[in-house]
Amino acid sequence: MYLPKDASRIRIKEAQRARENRAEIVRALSHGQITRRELFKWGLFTSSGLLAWKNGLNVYAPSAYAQTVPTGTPRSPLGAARKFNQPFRRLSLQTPVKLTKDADGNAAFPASTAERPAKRMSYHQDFNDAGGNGNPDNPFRNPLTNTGPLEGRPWGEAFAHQRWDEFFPKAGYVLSLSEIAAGQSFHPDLPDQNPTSVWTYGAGNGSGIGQLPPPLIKGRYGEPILTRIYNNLQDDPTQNGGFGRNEHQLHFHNAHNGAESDGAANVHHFPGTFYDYRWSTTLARRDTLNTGATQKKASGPNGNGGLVNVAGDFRELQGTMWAHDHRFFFTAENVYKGMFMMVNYYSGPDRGNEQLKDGVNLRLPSGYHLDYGNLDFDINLAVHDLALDPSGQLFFDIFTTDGFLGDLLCVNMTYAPFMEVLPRRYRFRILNACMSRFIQLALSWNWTAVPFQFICNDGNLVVSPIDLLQLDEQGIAERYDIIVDFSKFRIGDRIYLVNLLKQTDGRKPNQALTIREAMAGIDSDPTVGPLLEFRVVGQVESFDAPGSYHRSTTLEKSVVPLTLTQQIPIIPPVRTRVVEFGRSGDVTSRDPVTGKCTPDCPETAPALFPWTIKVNGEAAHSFNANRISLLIPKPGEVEHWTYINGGGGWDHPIHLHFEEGITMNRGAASIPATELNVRKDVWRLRTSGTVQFQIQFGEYGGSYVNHCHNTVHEDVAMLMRIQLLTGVPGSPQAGVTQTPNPSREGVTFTSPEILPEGDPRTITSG
Ligand SMILES: [Cu+2]
Repeated sequence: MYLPKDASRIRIKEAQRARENRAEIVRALSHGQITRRELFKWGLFTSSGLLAWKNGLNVYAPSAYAQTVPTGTPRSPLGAARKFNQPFRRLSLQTPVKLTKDADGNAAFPASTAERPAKRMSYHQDFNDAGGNGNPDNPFRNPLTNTGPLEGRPWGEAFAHQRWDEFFPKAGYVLSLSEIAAGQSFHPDLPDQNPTSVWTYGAGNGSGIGQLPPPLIKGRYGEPILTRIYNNLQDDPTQNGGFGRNEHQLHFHNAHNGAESDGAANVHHFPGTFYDYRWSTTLARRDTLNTGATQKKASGPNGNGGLVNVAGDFRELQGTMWAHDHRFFFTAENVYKGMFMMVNYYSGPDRGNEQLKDGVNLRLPSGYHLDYGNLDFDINLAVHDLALDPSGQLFFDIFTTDGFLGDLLCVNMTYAPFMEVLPRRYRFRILNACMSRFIQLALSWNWTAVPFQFICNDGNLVVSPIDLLQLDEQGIAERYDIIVDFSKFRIGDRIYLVNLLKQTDGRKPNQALTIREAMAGIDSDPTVGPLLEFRVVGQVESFDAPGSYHRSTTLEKSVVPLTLTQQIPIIPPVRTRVVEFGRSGDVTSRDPVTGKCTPDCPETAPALFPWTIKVNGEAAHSFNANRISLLIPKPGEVEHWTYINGGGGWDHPIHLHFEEGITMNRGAASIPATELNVRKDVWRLRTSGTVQFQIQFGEYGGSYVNHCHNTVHEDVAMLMRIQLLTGVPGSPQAGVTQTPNPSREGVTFTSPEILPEGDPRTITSG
């Protein structure tokens, strides 16, 4: 649409004013100066509890915004910042410390760290045993607030680390969730972010130490990890730069961990406390397959050229994963704010060493200076869309329920960097870390597509590499690993990673453009186009061995074998389930008497939640942490699940915690080779689409979740609880987990309700 210059300027001004007005309301709400009730009275909330569709308030009102971008606000001010004039930044690689078993069976950190040992049971138990809040001298109290326990993990056996001695942690990490340290930005020519604008992690126990880019952790099978996360944000929840909640649970997506370490069991913790997550590196099916750990492919690197065998099914090995905040009802704001990291798991076959020959190692492009986990030619790319306010600070609109879109597509929270590459093969681990934005990536050279190979979906190796010219759509939280061969290019050539997918609404993408169209860019979605520039050069410094150099003249030894793993067969299931994700819009997560959600949701959340889930055709529900929607009665039973998208006006990337499913079909619709029989943990449903997969649970029990990973949908409140029973008599996970209810004073428990349609023990037929 053509608009005279003045009109366009007026509209942008109007949009800006609307944003300021909304921000003012949010501030007043969060400071308790006004209430939702008053907003209703003034006619500023609609009946569904959304901010009224009024000029002067609604930044999405089309009349006000025809000429702006998907954020619904004026474009992020770029100032002098230009694309491809800042170098690529790797995720901040973390260094582990060695843990040892002390006389009490605890995992002791080195004395130099001054950390207390990690224990099977939470320190919350010690706090209770020492008299709780009633004892003013309780040595286990939160040192910042002097109320409640110092560890956020709930007390009692149900939240003790499962199989502690069997997976005793050997590698330790101490990280602090913290305000960002001074002097950091998304681009050298963009303003430094204020301490309250970005919340991310820094090494050690400290505050004001958050580092960009966010962390990368390298794990390996056979070496369980203990990750201690301090919440060192300010205790005052209004010190949040306008969005984000200073309460945290860290979900490790999608590692095979006990529920107490899954970070999504309604176990958020508060400023001043820590939470010990034990990342067990358990290989799935260890209780039923290869129990003697005799198969060489089921293994992890020993650090010295050899392997440590582990029990379990090598076809379940995982590689590219990530971890992110999962505070229910606030996940979108928090992850957007920088509360995420990536985690690579290394195994015998997927070693991260391209030269070591032992008949097990696939020798995928990576490097060779280190025994395992070389990153020289194996690079994590976390793609994340951001928006900035007029002063250049990170901006988020907390009133949206369809989804929030940024207009700057960043890689590792870096705007449009360039990366120097050698003319050889590279592996890229691409994560969609956006809130609501789907992406679709290709590589462009001279505006034509560069072929590449697809090797992993959601961290799971595909049976054989798949040749592609562009990736499929990639929903939020999906991970695609690809191999790009730059050897056909000459020194000086430039190749671009390009986003082809236009999206102007939080509900779903519009359509993919051609490479030529995308490279030219479009006004209606500034994220379409190149986001990363590869410059082919003759020499690069090693990341794994700084100070040494790789040269283009060195003979490359990496390989991409024709077979990467073996197929797990689809078999007749013990039972089937159907889960429908939709927009019922007439249910609430709030208690009708108290008006409160479980756990508490923001004042700004709608009265009726738009996004809902139905199990086996029964009633629609939005999230309540005290309600179990699906119950898995015992491990080992093969089930076939069908996910249905209840509408055509939107799409949802649906994430199942803890286990991967083998994708069987998309109903009558076509299914790409990158999905057919491929293991995944996030499925885009497609508009009005269905997807069916095979799933089998095992090894751990407790409370997990299944939800939409458009985190805005998730927060209002397309999420449900899953209960896994271990079937081990006497184990705390043999029965249903009591719901923990975290508070600053400590955790209390309630008895959950169970939806009958989700509990096979109560279903008599079918
Ligand atoms: Cu969704």
